Amino acid sequence: MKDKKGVAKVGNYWQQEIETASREQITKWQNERLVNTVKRVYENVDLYRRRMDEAGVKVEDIRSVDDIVKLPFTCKQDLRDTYPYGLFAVDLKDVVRLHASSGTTGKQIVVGYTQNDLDIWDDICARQLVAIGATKADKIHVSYGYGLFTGGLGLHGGSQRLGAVTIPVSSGNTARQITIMKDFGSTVLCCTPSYAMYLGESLEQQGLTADDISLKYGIFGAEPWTEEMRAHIEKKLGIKAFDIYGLTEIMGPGVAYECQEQSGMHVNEDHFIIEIINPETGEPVPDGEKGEIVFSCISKEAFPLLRYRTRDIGVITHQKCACGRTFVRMSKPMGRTDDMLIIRGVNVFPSQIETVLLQKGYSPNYQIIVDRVNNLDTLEVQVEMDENNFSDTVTGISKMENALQEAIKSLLGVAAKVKLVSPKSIERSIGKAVRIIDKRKI
Ligand code: DLL
Repeated sequence: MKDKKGVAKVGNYWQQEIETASREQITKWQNERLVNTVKRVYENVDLYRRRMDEAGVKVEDIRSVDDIVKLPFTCKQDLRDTYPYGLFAVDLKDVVRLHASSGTTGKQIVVGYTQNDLDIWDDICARQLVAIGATKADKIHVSYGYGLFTGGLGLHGGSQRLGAVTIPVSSGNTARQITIMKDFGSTVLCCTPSYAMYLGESLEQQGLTADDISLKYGIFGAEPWTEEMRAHIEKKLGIKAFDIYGLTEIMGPGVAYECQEQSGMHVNEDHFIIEIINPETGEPVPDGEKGEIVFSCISKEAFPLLRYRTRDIGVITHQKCACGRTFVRMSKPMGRTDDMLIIRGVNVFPSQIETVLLQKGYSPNYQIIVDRVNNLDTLEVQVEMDENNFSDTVTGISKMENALQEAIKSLLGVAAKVKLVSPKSIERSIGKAVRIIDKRKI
């Protein structure tokens, strides 16, 4: 069996004085940074100025974290309405990077970073790497997608900040991933949990075992995964697997990170304030009670969202963690308050698929079937033909299916199988239409 002596215990901090700061100190940072951010967004972002004026909240009314509840919420729709740069709080000349993620319909949502924002992002990703036991001596294999998605460049930045050997493989081409892993001696794998499962299976198919590679740890996130998946990945790849949470709107990966206690993810509270609210009433709920996760960015310059409703459901605890970190811990997301699906790490809204169908002249009678086959998510869209879009020949139907497949791929960035079905064959609903059948067990 592979030598696992490198697995570190309590006490692995990247920025110990911050990660183990007292509650008083954390609150002091949060008070100062929140007050500054509110002032900045009021001065620089129309939407905040308008919303605060409408709510009768003045900049001076926000003096501490306790006052955060006075601020209006923000949501994904606000990013759409101000597309692409309307929520930026700095001049574009100070922005050095853009990232993007799926919006609810056609357009992506766009976020920006100053150099200082990127430096902070690198640090919080380095905190995660060090927390799991990685050191400068590690070879960090990043198989999250590089590009507008935050996963690849986020972990990449953390790995470089740590000073480890960074291997920017990006996603796809599984055979090549395994060759690189073997030949380069990768010790830490960063990718989605479903891709880690797939890599495990592929390793086996190539007649290899965990002993043929040098992996010790994995950092997996960007989509929901269970403890059963964790156990499965750990066995197949011979590693210890850790969870990482984040979202494009707030920063990308590293908003919260798992330590070796593996009992929730520590939220980087020196940069983000987490609240849990009742999604119906918007009222805060206490520690230990399930609700919608809301984040405020308090140190970001370019894109500081305040009270952003993530639509993720979770719980938090302020109880002391045995690792010594004092940051509040959040649970794994336990679902969403909207209908967003995550397919192979890509966020997909049914409304985006509907947009494509309508653009192509189809009626919105469709159903989305999601499944997991050989550890990879599959997406099938069944669409009814109608009098405007009809064929009774196999060639005719498959031509129409291919055209829709291409349109979906180009808008969503994820491959879907389209199946045209006979008119009126999808069951009509007397209430909400049943658009999604998710057969995955997660
Ligand atoms: O997924 C950022 C990321 C990249 C996180 C790499 C971790 C690793 P988005 O594409 O904007 O950003 O998707 C954000 O993904 O609101 C959650 O619903 C879901 N999500 C992210 N991390 C986890 C996780 C990135 N660890 C959305 N467990 C979020 C469950 C997660 N769901």
